[in-house]
Amino acid sequence: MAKSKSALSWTMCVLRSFLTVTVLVAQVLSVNRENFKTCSQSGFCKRQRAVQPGQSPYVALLDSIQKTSTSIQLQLLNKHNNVRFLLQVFGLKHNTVRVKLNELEPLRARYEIPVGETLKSQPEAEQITVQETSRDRVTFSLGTSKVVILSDPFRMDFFAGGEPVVSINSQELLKFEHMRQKQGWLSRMGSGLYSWFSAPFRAEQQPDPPAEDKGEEEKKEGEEEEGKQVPPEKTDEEADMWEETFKSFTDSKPHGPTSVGIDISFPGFDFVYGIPEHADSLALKSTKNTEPYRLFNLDVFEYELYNPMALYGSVPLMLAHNKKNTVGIFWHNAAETWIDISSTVADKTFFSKVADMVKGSTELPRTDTHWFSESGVIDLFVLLGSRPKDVFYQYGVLTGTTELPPLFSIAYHQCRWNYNDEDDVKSVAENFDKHDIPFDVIWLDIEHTDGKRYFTWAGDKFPNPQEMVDNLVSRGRKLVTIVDPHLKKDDNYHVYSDLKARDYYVKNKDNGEYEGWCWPGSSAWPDFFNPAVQEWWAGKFAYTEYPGSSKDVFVWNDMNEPSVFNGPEITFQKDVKHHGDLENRDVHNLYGFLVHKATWDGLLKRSDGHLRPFLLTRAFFAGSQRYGAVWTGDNIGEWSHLKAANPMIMSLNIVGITFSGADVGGFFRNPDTELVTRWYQAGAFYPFFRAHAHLDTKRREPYLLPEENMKVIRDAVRTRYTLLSYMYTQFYKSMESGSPIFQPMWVEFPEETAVFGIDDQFMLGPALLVKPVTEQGASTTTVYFPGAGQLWYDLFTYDIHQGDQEKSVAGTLDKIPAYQRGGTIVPRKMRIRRSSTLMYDDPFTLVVCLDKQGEAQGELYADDYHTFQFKNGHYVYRGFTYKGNTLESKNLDPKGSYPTKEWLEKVIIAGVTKAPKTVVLRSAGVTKNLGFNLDSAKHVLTIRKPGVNIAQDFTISVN
Ligand code: NBV
Repeated sequence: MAKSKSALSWTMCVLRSFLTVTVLVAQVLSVNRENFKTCSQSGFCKRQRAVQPGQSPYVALLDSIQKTSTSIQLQLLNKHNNVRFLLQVFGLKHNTVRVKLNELEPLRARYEIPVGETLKSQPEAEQITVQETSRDRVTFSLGTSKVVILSDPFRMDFFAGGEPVVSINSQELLKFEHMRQKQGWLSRMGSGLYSWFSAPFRAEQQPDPPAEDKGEEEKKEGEEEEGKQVPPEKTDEEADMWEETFKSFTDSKPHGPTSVGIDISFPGFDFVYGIPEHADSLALKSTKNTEPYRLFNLDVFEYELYNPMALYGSVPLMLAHNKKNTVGIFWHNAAETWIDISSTVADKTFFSKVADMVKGSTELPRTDTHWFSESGVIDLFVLLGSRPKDVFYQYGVLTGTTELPPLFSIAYHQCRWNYNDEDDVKSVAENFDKHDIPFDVIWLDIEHTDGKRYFTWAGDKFPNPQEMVDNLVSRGRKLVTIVDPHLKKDDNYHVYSDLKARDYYVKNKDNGEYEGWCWPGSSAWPDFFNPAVQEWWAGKFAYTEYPGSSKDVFVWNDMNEPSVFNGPEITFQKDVKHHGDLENRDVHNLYGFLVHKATWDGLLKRSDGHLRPFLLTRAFFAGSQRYGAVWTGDNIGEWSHLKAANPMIMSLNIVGITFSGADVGGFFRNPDTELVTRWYQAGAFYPFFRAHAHLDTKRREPYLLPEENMKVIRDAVRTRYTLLSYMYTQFYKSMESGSPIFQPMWVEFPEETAVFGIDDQFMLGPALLVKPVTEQGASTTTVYFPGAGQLWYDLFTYDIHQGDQEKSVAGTLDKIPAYQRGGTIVPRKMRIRRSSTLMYDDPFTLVVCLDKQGEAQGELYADDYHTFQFKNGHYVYRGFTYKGNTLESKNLDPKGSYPTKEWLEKVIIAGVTKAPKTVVLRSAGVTKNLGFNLDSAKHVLTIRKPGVNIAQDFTISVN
């Protein structure tokens, strides 16, 4: 009674604060919250969130342990209902541990995401060493990490380099809803009967529970013999376990309650990050007085900022970071998931069970998290770091990294819903040229099709797509067309009739064709969970199948959450069926991933694997990075959304989705010219740089803006083009390492606590710090320059700022606060062209910004910029160092060679105080004196025309 009262007042409190916030924001924001569930409107979320700490019925049966050289497995028992579970713990390569928990004998197989989807391949096993097996614990080590499994209640503690870093079920929130028969009339007699029937069967051939539990166990069995019932789980009586309604929708829940939840604590950590997609800060916030963070792919119209509501994509990866350690938790589950977060202190009580293993202080900050998913199994990967870049690598090994994109795709993209016809496309391109603004890609939204029938063209507006594309290509440009997964139910539409004839559509709960509403009206959806459907879809991108397409036409997958206008929460019913007897409930967050994957396969296939695909997706899941770019969906043309784009893109980047960006200008509404201008200045540093606008907005292509704004935008876009080689190099490095490109400050400065909460500035790769101006009317802004003794050079003027200070800097409309870190060398191309393709052979300028020791280093990766030949060694990877007054270029990778025509046109060295007497180039046995010029006011030395091929070794001595 007391509990339900407090639960009620808690619910009231949440409801009250929720209502207050809703009322406050309702006037300015227009997301319709009514359309989306709160936790209390979701049966499993409510049940899981209600679990109280410190009352765990789960005990690890250590007698059941089975060991191999790389794994341990044992049974867990829920003492309340005698249901048994199988716990499997695997040592994996790269300081990673996998923990799986499933029912020992589920009534129906629970869904596990197959290898090849999120997991790139079967994770490689690593040796573990069992150090101790006693009555209450098992301890093992994996390299320098240690893991303890405690028996009663079940708990796991992870130590990295001797420090406690992760603790599982230390709050005792584990709740695994076992599958059960719907009881019908039996339920009236209490669910204990079920346990009575099933207990002997379940207990068959299973080891005894540990001695200390035996009494209780025996007593229960005794009670049953006397016809008494095992006390049922309280939750067994809840009404929404077998059917649930939301608004006018009923979820039939044929398999009853299946949710899984557990707590994961991070002792020693104040900061946790990740679990996109949310329109929120980079550092995750306590959810004590809010909804939990939700991961459920949804199309949220005019999404609201700074709240934990679900958005288009989900990556269940969380990172915890402090000065000494960074660790990650990857929750490998594709069902709807919610995560609660709170911060507290890890003290003696918290560590009492593992006190012998905790050295030093036992008063540590602690972040507690609580994860729960509607179905599937508990399958989590503990990435034990210990540095940020180790965790990115560990996660990259599991789910893959972003494939190197073709160069054009990291240049500037011009999009709008819609470019109306071929003349419109032509005129946009001509106007960009007239105003000398580079651009690489123009995009066609849904109106380019024949009545929203994807893979077709609106014949009246686009009668000659091939000619239109040829025209673009003549200036090195490309086209992207949109291909959504909803297919118009029209028997005369070949894609749909083929889908229907092959029985490839998603089914409703009664096994008929699932029908929903989307852009084309009544629609069906391909069932991408069927591998044959993936192949079928991929085949639709063959040049012969998709008229008007060619190697220069690329693809945009939108609405793939999927968005269903008349569905609950604007998506599929949870009980719709997928191939393999799956319910959407089990796999929802994977649908968009599979659309993206199959489209990627199609683009790959159409060129026989020769040309690199480019495609953009709105919905995503862990692993989506392997198939290209993601954007943050339908943002709003308001200053607040410009600001929110920074943490959103950073959050995507730290979970592997490095190729990401936000609609420049904002999708909805009409931003004023100042905002558009500022957005271009920020967007010029997004890994994916595309302007986009809603159908109802005023045209806002840069050349339509007042001259002053147009020029500022042009400069911003040109700056991006000068940095393309640097960015391309970062993409290459990220493909190899899994590291982010658009990086939170703490990734580059992991020991500097002052930057852990910063998300309004970022590092683009290791060398550039950018602080986009996101305030209206600003003429200054504040930048935090990290690093004691670190120098920062203004990217445009080479003015120097000292590290380890917060400073007000100029931020007038024509100014982008962007800085090159002292000690770095950035390769740039300074010749302005119409598109990046026309820059392939252009010469480089190396910009050397010296640190306090007068040293610097940098890298350059180059190849043919569009094929997969780099996989056969056709690339160059150069390293540059400046030390002892000499710039040296060396080959960093002897496996690569490519006959590039790119050469070195100029070297700029910033931080030079004394004019040299001579500057001498030595390369391939040739010695040459070079012309130079020192700007003594700015301390910038410019060296002219080394003229050496960039793939060649050389030195330049400055004496
Ligand atoms: O296809 C139309 C739009 C598209 O422009 C936008 O980028 C997507 O996020 N699409 C959503 C559907 C309509 C949104 C109101």
